[in-house]
Amino acid sequence: MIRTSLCELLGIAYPMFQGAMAWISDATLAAAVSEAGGLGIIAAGNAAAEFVREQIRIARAKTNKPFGVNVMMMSPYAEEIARVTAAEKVPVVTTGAGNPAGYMQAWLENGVKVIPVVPSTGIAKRMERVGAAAVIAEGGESGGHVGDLTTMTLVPQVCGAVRIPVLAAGGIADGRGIAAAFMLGAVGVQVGTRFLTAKECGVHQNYKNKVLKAKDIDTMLTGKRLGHPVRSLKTPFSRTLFEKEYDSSITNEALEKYAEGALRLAAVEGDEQNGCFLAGQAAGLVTREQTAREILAEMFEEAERVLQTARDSIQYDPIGSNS
Ligand code: TUI
Repeated sequence: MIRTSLCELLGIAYPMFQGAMAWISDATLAAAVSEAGGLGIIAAGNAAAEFVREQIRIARAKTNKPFGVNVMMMSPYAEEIARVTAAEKVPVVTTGAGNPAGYMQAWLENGVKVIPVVPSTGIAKRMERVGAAAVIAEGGESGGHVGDLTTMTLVPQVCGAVRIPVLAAGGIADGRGIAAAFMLGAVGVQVGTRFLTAKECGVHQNYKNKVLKAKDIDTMLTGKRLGHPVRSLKTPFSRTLFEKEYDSSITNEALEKYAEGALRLAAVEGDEQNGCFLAGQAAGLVTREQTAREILAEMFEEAERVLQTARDSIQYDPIGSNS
């Protein structure tokens, strides 16, 4: 069984986080992943602090294993949620879409391990300096708000830039992705898109069906004009938003207004016309609904096979350095 320093650091069986998904990864999914041996993560997204506190308590009722809460820094409630997660002493906080430095002291004083998502080496180093326990290097293959670099280029550069453990995220949805992440220097992975079709994931069935149907080229980026590019499935909504971004007669405020509420419409209502279905490029690798336990076991079994095959083929490669 694959174990790494991340398992010891957090007390988990598999070195995998379930990526936070706003409106989607609640206490039920997070507890299922944690019970199965990964680290489940409750997404705070744009939710109010009291909702997040309730989710933390539900997760605690469902599992004694460690879990995490993701604080989305662009949320108007980020500060309150930071206070709640510190007061509740959640085992792990991950952060995304901004700089969490202002809240680090409160978390660290309460024994919370803080593991920020970083899109660059500069931000990774800054997070190490302010006390992050590890960082998640997330490439632009992932769903939702993305940085510029790919997982393939970002992960080794972040591994070279910091001494704390590095997890890889973006484009990882099977055992081959896990094996590749280890080759790049990561000691763990964060997986979002594959958990969209987990049996314990409460997202609308239309959302699951769209992910199951998606092929390699079925995601796109919107929001570049607003300074926060977002990857989602190609739908009438995302194509229209993309066109509006190129229309200079439309103001930024009008664009924001158009996009407002679209995540909820997709996740909760399954609205295929007006919803924004966030998903990563690895959606093309997601072909069936499984329990969280099945997903973790299958991905790590495959990773072990892939790592073994790679080792064997290198050993017998006549031009390889081992021959
Ligand atoms: O945060 C994500 N993915 C997200 S957040 C989200 S909710 C949302 N909805 C609509 C528009 C925007 C967001 C959906 N998906 N991934 C982690 C991530 N963090 N990607 C990039 C970053 C990031 C960017 C800048 C992290 C730090 C950062 O720092 C900037 C600074 O000022 O230091």
